[in-house]
Amino acid sequence: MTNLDKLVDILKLAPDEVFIQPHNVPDPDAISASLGLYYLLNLRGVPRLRIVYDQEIEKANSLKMLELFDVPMIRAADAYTLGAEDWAVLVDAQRGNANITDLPTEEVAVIDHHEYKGNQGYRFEDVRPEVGSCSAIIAEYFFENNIAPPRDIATALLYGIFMDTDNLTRGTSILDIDMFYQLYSLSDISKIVELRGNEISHEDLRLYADAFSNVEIYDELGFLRLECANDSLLGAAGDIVISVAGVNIVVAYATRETGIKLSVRSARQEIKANDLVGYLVEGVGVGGGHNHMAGGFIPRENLSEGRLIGTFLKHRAIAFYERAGC
Ligand SMILES: [Mn+2]
Repeated sequence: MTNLDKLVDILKLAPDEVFIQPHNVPDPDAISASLGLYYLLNLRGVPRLRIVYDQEIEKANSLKMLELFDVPMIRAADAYTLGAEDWAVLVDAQRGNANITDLPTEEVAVIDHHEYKGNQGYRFEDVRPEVGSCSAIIAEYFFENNIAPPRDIATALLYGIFMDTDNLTRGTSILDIDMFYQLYSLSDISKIVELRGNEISHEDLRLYADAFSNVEIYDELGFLRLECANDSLLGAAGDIVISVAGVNIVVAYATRETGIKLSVRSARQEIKANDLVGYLVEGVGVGGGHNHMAGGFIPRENLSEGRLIGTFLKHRAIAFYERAGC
C-alpha cells in the first residue's frame, strides 16, 4: 500500500467535506502541493473535496499561479459550509504552527516537510523535514502510483520545488532532485518563465527599495527592516540580502499593529535558522522552521515600550552568533 492508498482509505470515511488546508498566506510550494493532492484525491474518488486557506495571498507569483493553473482554492472566510463535521488534510504545515489557523475542522492527516511537531491526533502523517519542498513529496505520490501528472500540475509542482529549494540550492534532498528531473519533461517551461517574470510587483519594488536602504551588516549577519504589513515579502527580501557577498545569515523583520513578524535565513551550517529564530523569540513569542529558513512572531504586548525592537533583535542575534563561535 502506498501513502496515497492509505490516505484515500481514511478520507473515504469522512462524514462530510474534506478540506485540503495549506499554511496561511500560501506560497508557491503550498499552492502546488495542495493542487497536486486535490487532483490525486479527486482521481481516487474522495468526494466533497475542497482547498481552503486563511489570510490574503500577497505575492505576485502566487496570485499568478492561481490564474495560470486554475487552482480551486477558497478563503476560509468564504467557506460557508466548513464546520466541525468536516475533515482537513494539512499540507506544507502542521497543527500548532504559528503560520496556520486552527479551523473548526478535524485535522485527520498531515503532509509536510517542516520540523516534526509530534502526532497531533492525525490518522495519517507523512512529515519529512529532510525534504526541501512539499511539492516533491506530492510529486512522489504521483509517480509511485504510476499516475502521470497533467501538464499544468507537473509545471506547478516543478515551480514549487524551484521556489522552496531556491533553485535547488537550499535544503535540497535527493527526492527534490529526482522529482525535479521527472517533472521537468512533463512541464510547460513557458509557464515557469512567465512565473519567474511575475515574482515581484511594482509596489513590492518600492518596499524593497526602502528596506534595502536600511540594511545593517555585522560580520556575516544582515539585518533588514520592512515598513509594511506584507509578510510574504519579508522572506523574499531576506533571500536577496543573503545573496550579498559576505552575508550568510539574515534577520528580516516587519512591525505590524499586532506585533513583530520575523524571517530568518542562514547559509551557515553552524547556524540553524530555526534555532536562531527560537533564540530571538525566547520568552516573548513563537517561531520555527528549517535549518536554512525560519519565521517567527512576537506579539506587541510582550515587548515593553523601552525596548527598541531593532536593538532587541540585533542584541540577541549577535549573542547567538558569537556563542556559536562564528
Ligand atoms: Mn514548503
